[in-house]
Amino acid sequence: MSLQANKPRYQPYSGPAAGWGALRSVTQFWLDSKQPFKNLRALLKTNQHGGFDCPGCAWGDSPEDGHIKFCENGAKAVNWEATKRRVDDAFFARYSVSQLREQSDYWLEYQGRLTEPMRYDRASDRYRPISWDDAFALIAQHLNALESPNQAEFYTSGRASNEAAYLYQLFVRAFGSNNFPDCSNMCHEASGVALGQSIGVGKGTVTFDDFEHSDAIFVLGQNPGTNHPRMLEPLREAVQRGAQVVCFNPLKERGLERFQHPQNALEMLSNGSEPLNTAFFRPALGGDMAAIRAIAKFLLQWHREALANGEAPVFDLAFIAEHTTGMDDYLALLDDTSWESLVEQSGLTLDELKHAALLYRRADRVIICWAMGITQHHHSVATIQEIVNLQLLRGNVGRPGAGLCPVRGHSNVQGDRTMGINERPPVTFLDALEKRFKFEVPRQHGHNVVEAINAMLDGQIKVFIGLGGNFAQATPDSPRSHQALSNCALTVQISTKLNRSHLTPGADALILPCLGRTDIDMQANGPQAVTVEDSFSMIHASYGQLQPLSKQMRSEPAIIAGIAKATLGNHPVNWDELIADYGRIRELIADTIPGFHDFNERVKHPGGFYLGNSAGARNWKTASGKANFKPNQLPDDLLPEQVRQTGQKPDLILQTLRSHDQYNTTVYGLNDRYRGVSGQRDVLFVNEADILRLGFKPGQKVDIETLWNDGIERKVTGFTLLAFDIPGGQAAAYYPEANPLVPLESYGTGSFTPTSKYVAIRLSPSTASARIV
Ligand SMILES: Nc1nc2c(c(=O)[nH]1)N[C@H]1C(S)=C(S)[C@@H](COP(=O)(O)OP(=O)(O)OC[C@H]3O[C@@H](n4cnc5c(=O)[nH]c(N)nc54)[C@H](O)[C@@H]3O)O[C@H]1N2
Ligand SMILES: Nc1nc2c(c(=O)[nH]1)N[C@H]1C(S)=C(S)[C@@H](COP(=O)(O)OP(=O)(O)OC[C@H]3O[C@@H](n4cnc5c(=O)[nH]c(N)nc54)[C@H](O)[C@@H]3O)O[C@H]1N2
Ligand SMILES: [Mo]
Repeated sequence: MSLQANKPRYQPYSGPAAGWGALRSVTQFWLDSKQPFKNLRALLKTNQHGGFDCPGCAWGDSPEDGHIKFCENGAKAVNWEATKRRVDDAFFARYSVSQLREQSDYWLEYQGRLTEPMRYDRASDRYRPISWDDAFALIAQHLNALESPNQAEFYTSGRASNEAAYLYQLFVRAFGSNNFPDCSNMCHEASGVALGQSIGVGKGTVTFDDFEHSDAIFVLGQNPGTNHPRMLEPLREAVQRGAQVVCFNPLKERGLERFQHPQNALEMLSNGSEPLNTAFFRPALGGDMAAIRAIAKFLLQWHREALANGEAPVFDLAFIAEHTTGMDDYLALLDDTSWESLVEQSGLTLDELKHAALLYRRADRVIICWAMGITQHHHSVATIQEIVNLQLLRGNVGRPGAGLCPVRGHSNVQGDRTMGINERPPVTFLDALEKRFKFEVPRQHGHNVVEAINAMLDGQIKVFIGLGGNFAQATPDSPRSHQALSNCALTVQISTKLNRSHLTPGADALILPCLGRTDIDMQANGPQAVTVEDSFSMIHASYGQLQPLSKQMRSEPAIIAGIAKATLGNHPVNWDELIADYGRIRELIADTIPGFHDFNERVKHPGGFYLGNSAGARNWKTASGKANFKPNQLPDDLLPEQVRQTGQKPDLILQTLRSHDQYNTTVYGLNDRYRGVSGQRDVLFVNEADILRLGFKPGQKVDIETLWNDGIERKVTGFTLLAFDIPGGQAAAYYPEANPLVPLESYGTGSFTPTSKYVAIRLSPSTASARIV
């Protein structure tokens, strides 16, 4: 696939989705990388012992099984990183920053790997080469001139290895701040917060093996066919052995829709007893909490009936008595919640809700998985706690084949949190750092992403450092987050590829080119491995395989050590010694983070080692010492107060999502095969009846505006209306193109996660000329 876009087309796709189906699509990406054979060799090493961890998603593989595991989108991620194209000083001499700003995100990333450190020169509006030493000295000069360490923000994206993340947090805390906004704040933050309060640990309780033993797997608000293709395999195996896969998604995502008629549901239907013809439910956006509550309410009804009839209880009473607290309040809340409100808010009929409840009840062991369709709402924390409440009623936490499974995004986002990338770090962790390194650790909580942007907009922040990612495009309210970055005295981006965050420089700005997961990382004591943690808390090693494109690129740990040494000298550690051999960083991790004893030894084991999960072992690290039922009220109205106050009725509720050809803000191509879209991304998926109701025609171009009561205009223009199979009243558009529509103030209660899956919008005929791709 070359950069030229094919003609915009829209034609529903009828082929299958597979973890590794579309060889043809991948082959195009390979050939286009300019080094297809080398990349094929790299790919064969993905997720193998002695190979590198796939930089795609955080799905784990069975540690026992030696099969080659990679998928179409993992292949694209590898290939994208392992390109031969270079963005070097000649490139930056050709284009001014203003010129680059005119290009699309797709074009920017496509230009290749960043190969040398660059500094922004405001007079010529160009990036110019700088030596590593001068770059480090410049950062140190800015940092050491601050009145307070909290005038700097230290962003992290979830690809950073454990070693890089650990060094980064050590440096920043020795410098004196907990300002760690990270991609997790926009992603699974609600899962961490909700699970921490309910079961005492902010991570999923299942391991890979559990999928082989479950009777039903519920998949809520997730599109694994595109975003976690390796997950399709255990789902398919589950169906083959007669287990249920039950999906909640407003969109019939390819890869999930095959579970529309799983064997058992059909059998049940032929028994004639219940209306069990589908296991695919299409809720209202934000309707999942009501749907889960309805399942619990049915269980309660059946439980009471069973007790009255002298039959076996529906609830797991022994588990509830021994392991939980707060059930009575929760059951009272179920009694107080009317069926009408559950039907209205879930967007599902009572029959559908009953059907879902029957599927849930019939399964002895249930896993519930979820992703962004659950976490990016106003009431995400409450929704996830409702999922936990349901699972607790039937003892579906902490036993084989059952549990809670937030499916993480970035390949090491979970590990980064374990390493202390956390603006609200646990006190025990800070105590351990203080004891080991003997400096006074900052205790005051730092900024998350939303707070960081606000502080930058207010002019409180002078320095922004980004360890990976694309802060400018991943964040909501794009014009404001661009302004926030530009307000800084210095912005530093540690990156593999060019993106828009490099084009919104502070008064001074640096681009520091780093090695990626696929690159060989050679240090004084030889090639280095790094480690990562997957969604199932498995820790494994990752060894780069490809010769770096340029000698000027440095590893993330080496760059962090360089900044740290220039800023703090050899305090609180000898940074150079750590970089010579990352095993020494792992020793520090072993000294300060529970579960990492004998780290260097245990990580040699093929497949790595299991970090453990207290809740998975039914050990509840909550204040009550038990798993907590959390009785949260349903939202009064899904539409937030700030929208209602505008006095206007939204035309539609918008969710922003990923196409099949992108990795977050990294756009690989302009196609979204499974949704039938090619050659375009500025599209709005809307139900045909809604298009007509609003007075438009399919194919027409529209401008989209957000309803929010703060007077700020949030608008994108020239989006093509695609008549799509989507529930009435809903719309979908791609992230990051739709990010200007998400208000910075629209975030989840308790999680601060921007509500990327719930934006009230109005449409008008487009006034704009077509945008460049
Ligand atoms: N190839 C590829 N892989 C990736 C990524 C990528 O961009 N590309 N990104 C990685 C990252 S960081 C993450 S976090 C994950 C993201 O993985 P996903 O969460 O699968 O990503 P999204 O595209 O945001 O999809 C959200 C899904 O939720 C549904 N949904 C939206 N709102 C609701 C709702 O209110 N209720 C329900 N039940 N469903 C809803 C949407 O229709 C969509 O199917 O993937 C990771 N893996
Ligand atoms: N509207 C809307 N907004 C969203 C979302 C949504 O669904 N809708 N999803 C949110 C989610 S779930 C997430 S996780 C965030 C993602 O936010 P980020 O993690 O900030 O964004 P990415 O697009 O993953 O970052 C891509 C950039 O990372 C750099 N990079 C790639 N690999 C490496 C590496 O190995 N090391 C370093 N140092 N840099 C590297 C490259 O320069 C590349 O341009 O976006 C969030 N924003
Ligand atoms: Mo994510």
